[in-house]
Amino acid sequence: MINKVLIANRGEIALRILRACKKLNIKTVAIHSTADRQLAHVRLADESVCIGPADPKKSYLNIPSIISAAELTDADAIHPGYGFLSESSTFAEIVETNKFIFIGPSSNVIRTMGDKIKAKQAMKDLGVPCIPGYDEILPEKISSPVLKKIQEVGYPIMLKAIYGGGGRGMKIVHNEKELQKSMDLTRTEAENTFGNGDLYFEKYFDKPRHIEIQVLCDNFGNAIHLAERDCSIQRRNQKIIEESRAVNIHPQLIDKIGEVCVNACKKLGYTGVGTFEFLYQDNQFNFIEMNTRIQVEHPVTELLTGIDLIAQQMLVSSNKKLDIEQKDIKCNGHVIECRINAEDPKTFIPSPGKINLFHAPGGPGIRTDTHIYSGYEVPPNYDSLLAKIIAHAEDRETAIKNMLQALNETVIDGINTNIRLHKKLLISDFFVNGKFTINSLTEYLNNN
Ligand code: MV4
Repeated sequence: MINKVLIANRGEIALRILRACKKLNIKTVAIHSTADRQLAHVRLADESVCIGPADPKKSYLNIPSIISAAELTDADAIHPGYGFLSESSTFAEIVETNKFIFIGPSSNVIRTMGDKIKAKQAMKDLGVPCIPGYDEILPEKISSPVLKKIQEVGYPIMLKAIYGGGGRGMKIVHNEKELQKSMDLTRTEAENTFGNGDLYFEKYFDKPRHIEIQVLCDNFGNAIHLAERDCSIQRRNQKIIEESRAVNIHPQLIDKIGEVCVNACKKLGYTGVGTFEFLYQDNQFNFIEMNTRIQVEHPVTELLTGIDLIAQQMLVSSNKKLDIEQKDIKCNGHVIECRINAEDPKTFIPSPGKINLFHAPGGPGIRTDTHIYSGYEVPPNYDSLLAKIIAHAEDRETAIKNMLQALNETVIDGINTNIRLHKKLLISDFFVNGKFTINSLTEYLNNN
């Protein structure tokens, strides 16, 4: 069993990882920036190491500092959380080379999934349904194979950067007149953002939902799926509400696509937790990308299934066999998660500052994952996620009702948050009736 874990993250997820370690009697090392000395997980960890200044490039993204801290404290594993270095194949490889356990899949699998053409090619080969398109690097100038593929799939198409993902490096093209200019623009943008301008394209889906499948795999070829999450309620690729089960998708259809994902994992030699992201439109799932990390919204699945995903990560990384089989997975009731961000309600600009008073909601089926407390000062250097409130109830209607109560109980004084927006969304027609796509939140904000 892993003896000591270095938590290479901050905020709510660092605290969540620490709790899972405590549960499994694993020793903990917190690494933190100078801005994060006051975080709860730093206080609660067995050891802590300050690895640099507030600027994440000099601390949470500073690979040599993190490896040094792991050596100094004699940790045997590193948990990357989400964001920061969690999907850096370079980091995972360095962790492996230095004989630490990277809590996640192998650096090779991470590298494959980071290259969106390679990921798509792998998925296609493994029978995962993918969006029709031009699945190799586009030439700089429009060529006849490019035009032929566009004829096949039809306009509009979406140009995508091979190292894009999370919504960056994409552009919709409506006709041939725009094509060359859009290719040039997207290529330049991708070069500037990812250091690589290579592009591919796909048929553009205009009204999809974002449905993702959670998987869990051990080092012995055992893999299971833990149903889906609907993450359609988002703005500029920032999810704000996630739920499971997904409204109006037959569970048997989920089981079918879940099985496809599990088989793909087995053939890929995937290990640890992972998420297959799909666009769902016209009763069809099409793969868009795979996340090789634990995700922000993992508590939705934890409450739905009763499985502690972070503990499972530690167990499979400790080379334990999965002790759960697919038939053991039971989905109970309905779960909704609201992400509470420190942001201006009109402009969505992050709103750091001092929290004078914090009061967390409670009651049956309410979970709050947060690192904040009364008197905590939100630093301006990191993302604006303050807390996740998760409501678990027997059905969707009750989960919505209980979430509204939880939001009414929540007090965060001193900074702006999106709590009021959540309250409005939870009573909106489109949300209540489950009639939404990835565009619905943006449309709602334009009209209200
Ligand atoms: C798409 C798409 C429509 N058609 N691909 C955005 C994030 C990245 N993972 C892929 N994304 C999209 N790919 C085709 N062929 C629309 C999106 C998209 C999106 C997807 C999921 C969740 C939110 C989104 C917001 C805008 C665009």
